[in-house]
Amino acid sequence: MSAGGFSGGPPEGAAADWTIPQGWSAYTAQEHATWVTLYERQAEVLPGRACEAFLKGLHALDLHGEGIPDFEQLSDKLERLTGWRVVAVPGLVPDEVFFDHLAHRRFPAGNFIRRADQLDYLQEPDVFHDVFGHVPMLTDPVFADYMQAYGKGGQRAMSMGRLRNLARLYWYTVEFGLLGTPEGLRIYGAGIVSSRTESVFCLEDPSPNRIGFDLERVMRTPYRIDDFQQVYFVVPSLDHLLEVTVSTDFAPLYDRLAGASDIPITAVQPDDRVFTRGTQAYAKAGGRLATAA
Ligand code: HBI
Ligand code: FE
Repeated sequence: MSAGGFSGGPPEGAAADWTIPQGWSAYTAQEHATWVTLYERQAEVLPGRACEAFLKGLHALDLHGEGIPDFEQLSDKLERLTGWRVVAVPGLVPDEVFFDHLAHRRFPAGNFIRRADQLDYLQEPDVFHDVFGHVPMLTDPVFADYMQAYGKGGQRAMSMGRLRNLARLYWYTVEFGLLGTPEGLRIYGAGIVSSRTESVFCLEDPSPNRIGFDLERVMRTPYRIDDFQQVYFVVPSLDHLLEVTVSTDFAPLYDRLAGASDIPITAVQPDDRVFTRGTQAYAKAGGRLATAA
C-alpha cells in the first residue's frame, strides 16, 4: 500500500525521520496479552509452513510469547547479526522516509498493537505485523542485504517515477513471498507469516495461482491490499532474490515497464512457471467479506 498520501512533515512528537520513542513501559497488560495471543496462534500454524530462515530468526531474537518486545533490546541482538536496528514509528511513513530507513538498515516498526477484536485482520501495519512478521527475516544475511538493496532501489525508483512497479516487488516478496524448498513451498513474506489464516491459505488452498518468481512479471502484476492474495510468487532461494535485484540494470527495465500493460491479477502467462493454476474460488465467492458473513 503506497503511503504517499501524506501532507507536510512528521506528526507531533516525531523526529524529522518520523521516528518516535517506542514507549515500551506504557504498554498495558492487555496490549502485551494481545501480542501473546497473536504469537501463540502463529506458533501453532508456522512450523512446517514458515521457511527455516524465519524460524531461526524468531529463535535467535528470543521473540517468544511473553509480550511486546523492547525495540532497544531487540535491536542490540539484531544489530550483532546483520547490522539492522528496529526504530519505532507511529504507522505508515512517506515512501521516501521509508526507503531512507531501509537504505540505512533501520526497519521502521509501528509501536501500536491491534485491538483484541482485530486479531485476524488490520490494514495498517502494527507492531505484531512489523516485528513478528518482518524482523526475524532480517537475521538472515542474504535477506538483510536484499532489504537494504530494496531501500536504495526505492529511492531510485521514486526519482524515475517507477514506484508503482517497485512497490509490487516489495509486495510479492517481502510481504507475500513464498520460497521453494526440497520439502515443498514455505513462507517468508511478513504479511502472510503474521496472519494465521493466510499462512494456511497461501500454501494449501486451491484458489490462488502460485507462479515462479520473475522480476518483470512481478512488477507488472497488481496486488490486493484488502484480502488474501490471488497470486503468490515462488523464489527458488533468497540468494536468487538478492542476486536478481542487485544484478539488474533497472533503467532499461523501467523503460520496458513504461510501455508494458499490467498483467491481470488472475492471469497465467504462457512463459509462467506454474506451481498451481488456481481456481480463484475464494475471490469469486466474495473473499474475506463473504466468509466473515
Ligand atoms: N511505512 N511504516 C511503514 N511501513 C511500511 O511497510 C511502509 C511505509 N511506507 C511506505 C510503504 N511501506 C510502501 O508504500 C513502500 O514499500 C512503497
Ligand atoms: Fe509489512
